Amino acid sequence: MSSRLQLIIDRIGPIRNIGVVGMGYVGIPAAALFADAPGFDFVRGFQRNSPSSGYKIAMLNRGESPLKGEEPGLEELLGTVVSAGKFRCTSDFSEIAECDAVTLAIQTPFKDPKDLIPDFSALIEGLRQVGSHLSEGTLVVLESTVTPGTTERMAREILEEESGLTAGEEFCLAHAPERVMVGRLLRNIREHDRIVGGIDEVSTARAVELYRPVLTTGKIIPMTATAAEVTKTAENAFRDLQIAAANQLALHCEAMGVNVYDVRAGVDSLKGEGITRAILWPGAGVGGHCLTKDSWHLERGAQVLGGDLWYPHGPESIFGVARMINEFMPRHMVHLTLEGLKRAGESPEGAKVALLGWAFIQNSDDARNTPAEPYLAAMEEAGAKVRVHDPFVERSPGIEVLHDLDATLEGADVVTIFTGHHHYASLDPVRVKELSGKVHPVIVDGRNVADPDAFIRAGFVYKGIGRGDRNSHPIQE
Ligand code: SAJ
Repeated sequence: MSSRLQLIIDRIGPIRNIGVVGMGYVGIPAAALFADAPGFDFVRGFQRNSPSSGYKIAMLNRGESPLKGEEPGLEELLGTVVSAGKFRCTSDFSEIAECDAVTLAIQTPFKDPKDLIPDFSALIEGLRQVGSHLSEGTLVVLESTVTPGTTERMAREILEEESGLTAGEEFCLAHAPERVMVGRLLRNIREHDRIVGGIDEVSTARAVELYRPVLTTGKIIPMTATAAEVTKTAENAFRDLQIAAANQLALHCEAMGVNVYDVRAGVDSLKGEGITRAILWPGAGVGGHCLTKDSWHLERGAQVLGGDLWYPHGPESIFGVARMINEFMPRHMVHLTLEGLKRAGESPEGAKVALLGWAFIQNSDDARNTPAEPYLAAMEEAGAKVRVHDPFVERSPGIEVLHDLDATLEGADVVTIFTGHHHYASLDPVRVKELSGKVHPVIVDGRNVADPDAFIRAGFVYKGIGRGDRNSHPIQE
């Protein structure tokens, strides 16, 4: 423990001014909650004034949320902290110098999972910005999910190089990974336990001081920075693995003519005596910014920190295989669609496909790494004409997103459900058939939202993930 750093912290006193770099799904709710905490004086949100996201600065300074999906309480809280003068968004990074603590919530995608090369370009730029205006005694926290070892190594090196200060001696450095899900951002930050890992004890203690005031039921779990990085990447790798197990089971159930949801309920019924069989939900695929890459951060961490590994790792590790299974599911959706068209006596060539749901998760506008994308590409390659509908996603690069459901279903040979938005749970088979105008339209349900029997009664050819009990049903004339 550096007594020198402790002396500096004692001289500065409690954290009063906070900076949050990256106004996205993680940074915006975090900044609003810091600003709402009585013990903190002022919070600055730092956002690059880029063509794609500069518009957020003015919106946030009007107390408006640039996030389109349903985010309970966020707009109100932003309005409160802006009108109270406790939060302001800026693109002037020189104001970092005024901050006692700075958090970075910046995307860390993977450039190439095969070679396990992450794309840290945005994070590195953020670290350089922070480093070049860093004041002595400031706490810097990485909230982004990173390859284990990144905080102690790359982040420390860049911040020291830019600031001329020494981490652990003249400034604090920690990793406190975000654990939010779209649709419940504020609740997740307040109620989830917070993993806090400093590069030393002083840094950990300073980070605990930062996060404790925003927690309601959540508690702080302190550890080292590297252990915190492994915890975060592991919890997502485990979730991805659980989903892959559910998807593998669904594929087997289709092959065996069984309903995976009956099996799931059965397996899940074995409870008590410490037995938990939390089977997650099979589906059309795994998207988003987290599960699609965090297993690779974990795998890379093991290789970077562990050197030459003699045990199964990378694509051969259980996490690598799970990634492969989950990435296979959109291809399975294509298979079900082609099988459905064949049953209806149709070819994919020229077939009209109504793809329902572009967001990667239900009731959200977040379309990052949506599993619907490889499906769209494969169906177009097969000669089909695909129209995409999503009630939340306003627009998405390279495709037209429709918001009129009836217009999307008009003349459709196939209706494919990719996202479980609540809008699709009330699809009326008779109405959908009317709109399609086909004798035997095909419905492919990737999220188990449609009632197979109702669609079959209406004359549809039904295909559903894990529905081996229905996928070869007799077609109603
Ligand atoms: N999915 C399934 N079956 C399931 C659950 C999810 O197919 O049973 C699919 C979803 O449709 C979606 C994808 O997986 O396409 C990811 O869904 P998610 O519910 O995991 O949502 P994320 O990725 O936003 O949230 C995860 C969460 N991680 C864990 O629960 C361990 C969240 O707590 C993290 O904060 C988030 O990753 C993150 O930011 O890391």
